[in-house]
Amino acid sequence: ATGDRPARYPEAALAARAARVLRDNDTGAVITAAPRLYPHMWSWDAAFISIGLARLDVQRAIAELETLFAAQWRNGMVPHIVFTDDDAYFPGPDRWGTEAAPDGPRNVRTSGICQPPVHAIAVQRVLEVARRSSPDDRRAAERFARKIWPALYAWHRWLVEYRTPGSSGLVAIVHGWESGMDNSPRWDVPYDAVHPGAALPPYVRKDVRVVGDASERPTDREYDRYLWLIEEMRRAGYDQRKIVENSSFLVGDVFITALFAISCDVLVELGEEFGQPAGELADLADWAEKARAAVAGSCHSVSGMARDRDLRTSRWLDTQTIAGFSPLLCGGAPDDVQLRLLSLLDSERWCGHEGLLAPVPPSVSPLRPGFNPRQYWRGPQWPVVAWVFFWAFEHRGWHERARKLRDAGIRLTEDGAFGEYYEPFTGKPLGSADQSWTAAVVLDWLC
Ligand code: 9YW
Repeated sequence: ATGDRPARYPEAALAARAARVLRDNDTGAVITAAPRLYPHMWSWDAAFISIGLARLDVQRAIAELETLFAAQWRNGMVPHIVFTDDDAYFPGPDRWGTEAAPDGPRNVRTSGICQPPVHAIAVQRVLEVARRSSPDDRRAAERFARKIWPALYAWHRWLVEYRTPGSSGLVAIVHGWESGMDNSPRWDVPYDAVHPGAALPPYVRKDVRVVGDASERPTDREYDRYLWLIEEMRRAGYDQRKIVENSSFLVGDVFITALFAISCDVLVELGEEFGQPAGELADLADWAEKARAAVAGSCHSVSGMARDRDLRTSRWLDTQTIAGFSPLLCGGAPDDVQLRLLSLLDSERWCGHEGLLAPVPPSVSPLRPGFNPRQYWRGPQWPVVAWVFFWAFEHRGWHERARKLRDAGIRLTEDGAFGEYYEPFTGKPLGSADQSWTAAVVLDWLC
């Protein structure tokens, strides 16, 4: 072990610690994304958290997803943050000002954007775990899956109706936060075209106070842009059509598009089982097919890597990041492209890099100029992203690959810190400690 990694927990002790993290982050109402840095419920975090929770308490896992979906907007959007009363995070509900949004929920305060659609995957995973757990859990999870299905369908429908503009077929985001990979170099070019106006209300960041080393977080320049986009949305009254038409940032996100495709597949599987309307099942199958085609259509002709598309300039974004492997999540690209991507993933440019503590794909290739091993989505490894690939590989029947990724994920996290992200060479946990989704995916791997 390096100096940064004092402990190495055996699996049973690691699972016990992970369970403890989830219990400690439980306010009684929600499990916060992290104890101090993120004292609210985040949309895709809640999905992964419920997957881990199912291993501890199926009813609690269901409650978490119910809480998230109780905040679903009337137009179908699942908001990226559901706020608790804690005011330690910025931007909080006042800055978002979504009360003014005609489609917002009534009894709860939320942000005004979304995050990746992984919720159907969570519902299915919770159901699988519940079926092996007890007859009561099975009944509760089946009741829940049946009840939440229409809300999941409405969420997917929203992404198609409002967020699939133009002809690329990619699901579009209007803020880097929607991607879940906030400051990834994927968004550098589109953010360069965001010019914060003089009317940007002043603000004070709180994240840099919690994470002692500010260089592990996005920069102030980036934050100005994040907040300017919120300002634009407020001014548009959170009218989705206006936002998609006018916001200074509109990007087809290939990673979200791949997740959307597989979540549609899962929703079809659940819908068939629970007798949901045939027309809606047909919609989902159609959306999945189109999303897959969009992901395949984005692949670079030489590298095979999938690309985001700046929908304001109609240009492909060639920055190579973990999102380039999106076709491995959802399939649909020609076999030779997938094989190229698999060998790239195994190569020294990614998981095969000899300096890595564990062969978990970093957010950016360590051989790419601009790779920063400590800064957020610009280099570190994120266990939750490894879990997404693990799940997809299992789903595709690539069991050996899935097992290797799981082992690598455990190797990375067996220090028991449950870091938000990790320095790939030393394995030092960075950002927040006791991050809920890290604990949750480790629990899923271990149980
Ligand atoms: C922020 C909660 C969230 C994740 C995002 C991640 C980060 C929040 O934390 O964003 O303020 O920076 O980028 O994917 O959902 O864990």
